[in-house]
Amino acid sequence: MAKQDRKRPTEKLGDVAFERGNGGEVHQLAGGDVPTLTTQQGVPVADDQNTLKAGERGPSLLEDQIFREKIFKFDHERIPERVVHARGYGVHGYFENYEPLSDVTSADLFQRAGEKTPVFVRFSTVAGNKGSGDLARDVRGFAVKFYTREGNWDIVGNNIPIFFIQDAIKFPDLIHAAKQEPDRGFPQAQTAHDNFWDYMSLTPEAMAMVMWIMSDRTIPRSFRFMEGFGIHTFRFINAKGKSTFVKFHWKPKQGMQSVVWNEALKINGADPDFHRRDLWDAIQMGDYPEWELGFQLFDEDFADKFDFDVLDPTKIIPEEILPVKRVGKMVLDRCVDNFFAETEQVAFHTANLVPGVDHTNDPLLQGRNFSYLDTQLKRLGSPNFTHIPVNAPRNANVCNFQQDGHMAMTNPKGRANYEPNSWGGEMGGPRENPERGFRSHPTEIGGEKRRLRAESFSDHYSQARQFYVSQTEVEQGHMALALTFELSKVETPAIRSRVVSHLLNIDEELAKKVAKGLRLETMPAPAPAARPTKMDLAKSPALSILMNGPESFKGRKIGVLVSDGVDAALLAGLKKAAKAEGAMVKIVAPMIGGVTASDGSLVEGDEKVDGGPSVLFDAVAVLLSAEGAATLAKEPTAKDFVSDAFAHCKFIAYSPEAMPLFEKAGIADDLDEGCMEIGAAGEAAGFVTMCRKLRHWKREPMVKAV
Ligand code: HDE
Repeated sequence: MAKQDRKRPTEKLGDVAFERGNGGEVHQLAGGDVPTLTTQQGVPVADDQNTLKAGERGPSLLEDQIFREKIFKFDHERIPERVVHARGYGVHGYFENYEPLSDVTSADLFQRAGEKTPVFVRFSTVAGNKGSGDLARDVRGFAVKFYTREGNWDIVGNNIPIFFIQDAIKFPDLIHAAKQEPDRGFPQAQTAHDNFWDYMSLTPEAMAMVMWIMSDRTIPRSFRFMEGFGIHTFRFINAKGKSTFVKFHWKPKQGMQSVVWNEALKINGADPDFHRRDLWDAIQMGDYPEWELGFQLFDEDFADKFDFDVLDPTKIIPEEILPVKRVGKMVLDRCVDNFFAETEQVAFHTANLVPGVDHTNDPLLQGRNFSYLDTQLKRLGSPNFTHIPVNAPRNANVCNFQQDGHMAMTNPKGRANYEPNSWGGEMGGPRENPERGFRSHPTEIGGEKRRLRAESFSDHYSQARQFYVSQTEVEQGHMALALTFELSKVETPAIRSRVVSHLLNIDEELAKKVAKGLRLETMPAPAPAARPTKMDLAKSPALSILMNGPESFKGRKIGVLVSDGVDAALLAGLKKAAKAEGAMVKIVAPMIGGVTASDGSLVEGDEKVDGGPSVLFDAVAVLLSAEGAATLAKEPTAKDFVSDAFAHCKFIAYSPEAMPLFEKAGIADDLDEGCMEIGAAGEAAGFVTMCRKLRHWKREPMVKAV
């Protein structure tokens, strides 16, 4: 407001001084700690609530540069979202190397024990758009950027160690088929539709991946509880030039955990940001998630003797055959300052390699090496995206003669912008360094120029079967249900049948279960296979989530449904036991203001009952007074709280007074050994110990009738 207009007294809004304008609008004022608002040019702004007008009720004037600049910036806020992995969440941390690894690689970050290298990690879903739900049944991206002293190195991986296709030329078709169908623009963030399964059923090489995506790996409980993989075989090179093949693994120290499908569907409604909130909460609380980096190292001899081609990205090397050597840990300990600046603008690239690491001829990797640079130019709009702080090397200098372009932030100084040059010293600029510089492994390459798929890539079913038979019975059940669910959304019966024809090559029982679940009229013939399945590879227990449980409830959450009159000592006992385990307690109350406990104290609510359904928690406790139970028994969301917890095989603790709610929810007669009455504070510790198993899977056959 111009000074001459300011006739009104200054008021207070919290700590901030403000004035009211002619129309009663609020003008916050600078002063004290409150800085002056400026334009992009640094010009102080007097009035940010009213455009410049001709007359009090007149038209707005084109000369209003303050308004025009503000709207112009706003109109251009969006950049294209990533064509895949659009929805993601990034955080900072560090990698700490356990021991020098100079025998296998000269990569600088692995040379010294205890050395820490900063990292930026972005977790993502693949198919959904930026605003889709976190609990889509989908592969999760697991991309890590190491800011090493020899430049930035990216491992752009996923939470599944293989991929759908063997050759990069197929990628656009795969992604088109997975995303929403182009004529109708849905379904969003899900593969349960005709186009996806049509493409899968016509892509036998995808069958191992189909087994993985139909497992619980694609509905993780949290980013913190999933593994990560570099997928392709890469090369390490040591100082003597010796090359060793390597596959990268990330092992979560928190253990693995997934949710059940019905839970995932409901979480997406209750909290579509469930995964990002989980990571944010854990880091804000100081419960920093950790992963160990592991290598599977092997040489040409091993590669030649292995049953499958190590360049085929649809295959794993089972850990039981080639153990994972754990070489260091990654700790994620800092959220971003700004989501757009860091998470949106971070640019990963499979070809961001450092000396000591190199590519192989995996045809998928080779295609990726082209794609990522290209996509960043489209998305970030300038070849200078490497100047954006999250992408710029942090521990290495950038010295070269590359210059100019849109949004150049740093251009080389001095006279020389080319080399070789005859300007000496600093003026001449940087020079090549054969000692330290990046070198490719001198691999022999020969052969005819042709488009073909190597014969060694042609077994599409053996490892699909190996994955399936390596799961526990519970996990196998989930896979059959997932396939049945997805194919039940497919409208074309022929496509359903074609998928089943592939399942027959993987496991007959599985095929029969799915066919029955779909009510297929006739069983199709098995799909023709390029190469007969090597059936019955040895089971690999490392592939199961449940066989590798954490045996701890650390980092998990108990949702406690309370009412007025809740036993204060019992609640305190539960909180104490959870804290001792490293778990969190969240109070779910009829009203967010909380409840009055038996000792008259106020227990504040973290969630109101309809905003905190049990799907948001790993286990639940229902601690009610008799009166509270009678009231909540009439409340549908309270009934859902307990019946869902029961159906999702969660451990349930309850005060005896809670029974009327269980009766109304229809579970009172079914309570099993996964449900524990806790009448005294001491019993709460027993309940938390029980929760270490994470779920009471024995209940599952009882709660799953169809
Ligand atoms: Fe990607 N992928 N991809 N991908 N990918 C992208 O790059 C691509 C593949 C992966 O959090 C894009 O910056 C091709 C496998 C992750 O920012 C794009 C092929 C794996 C992320 C692209 C693949 C991945 C991406 C889109 C087949 C697991 C997110 C935006 C040849 C190892 C990174 C972008 C982040 C992102 C291309 C296959 C992982 C278009 C052509 C296999 C984690 O460049």
